[in-house]
Amino acid sequence: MASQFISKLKDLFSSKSPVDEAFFEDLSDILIEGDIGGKTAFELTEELEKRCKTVKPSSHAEVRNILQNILCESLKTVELKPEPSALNIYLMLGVNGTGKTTSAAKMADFYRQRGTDNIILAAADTFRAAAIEQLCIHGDNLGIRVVSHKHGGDPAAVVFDAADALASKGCGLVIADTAGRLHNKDNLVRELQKIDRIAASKASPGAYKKILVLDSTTGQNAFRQAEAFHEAVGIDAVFLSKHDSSAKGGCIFSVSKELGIPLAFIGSGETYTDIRFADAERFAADFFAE
Ligand SMILES: Nc1nc2c(ncn2[C@@H]2O[C@H](COP(=O)(O)OP(=O)(O)OP(=O)(O)O)[C@@H](O)[C@H]2O)c(=O)[nH]1
Ligand SMILES: [Mg+2]
Repeated sequence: MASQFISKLKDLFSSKSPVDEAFFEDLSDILIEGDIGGKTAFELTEELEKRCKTVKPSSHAEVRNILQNILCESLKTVELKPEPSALNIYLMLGVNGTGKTTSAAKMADFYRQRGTDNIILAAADTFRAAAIEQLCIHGDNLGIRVVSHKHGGDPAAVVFDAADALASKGCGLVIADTAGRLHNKDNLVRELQKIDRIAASKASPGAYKKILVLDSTTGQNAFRQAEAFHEAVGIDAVFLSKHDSSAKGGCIFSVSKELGIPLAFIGSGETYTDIRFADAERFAADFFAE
């Protein structure tokens, strides 16, 4: 549990124990409990040990600050901005229930508020019953057009039509919702690769982004999801949802460090405005917050 890991971290940094090998070992274990993953936790702790040898911190608080800096530096972030005069396609991906549909709606509103014209939501989750309706409700609430086909239809065709609807306007942004899928289901992965080919062929060069939605509460399994989706289609950025929970999303550090995928958005609630661009400094600070 996140809260347990936070209290262990707090105990370690408020202890009187010397900052020695045992301290770094304990720290590494605690970071693993915080979903950071063994390899990344080890590397971060090693880096901390190295810096402590040079800086010679005089207090545990100083050691903690150095660690916070290291975490901040290790996190790649990206501010995804649609190209103003291009046909942009952002494809939302992820396993079941991570927050793809909600995050797609949030992003549509987010970009519209920031001046992107011609935003279309594409209901490319044709698999789950009620998924189309769910996206249409968001579209109605926000006053944003939704392009959809029938339940059970070809999701790649939905993305194709949504892109065509924009092509007549010359530019804009399609945000495509997709069905939650397990990365080990071959047929669904092939379907995803087809959507990927269509989206890549319809978007302007450099304006197609694949955004993986990871749920903060998933723990280290989120890293395996990222690895599998990255292998299947290549991921450009992560949307970390449910950061309003007690989970800290520690998996993001290994996703960034080991897979090189940057964090784009933080979702922090169920309303449309609960979205922000990721900020490494704030994320690292929040990671320690109780
Ligand atoms: N607290 C919180 N809840 C969220 C957030 N994002 C999504 N949710 C909730 O998580 C649940 C699942 O969200 P969806 O957007 O339907 O997830 P999905 O990935 O589209 O799900 P499937 O289509 O079934 O794969 C819903 O109850 C959302 O309201 C968030 O940032 N914070
Ligand atoms: Mg959905």
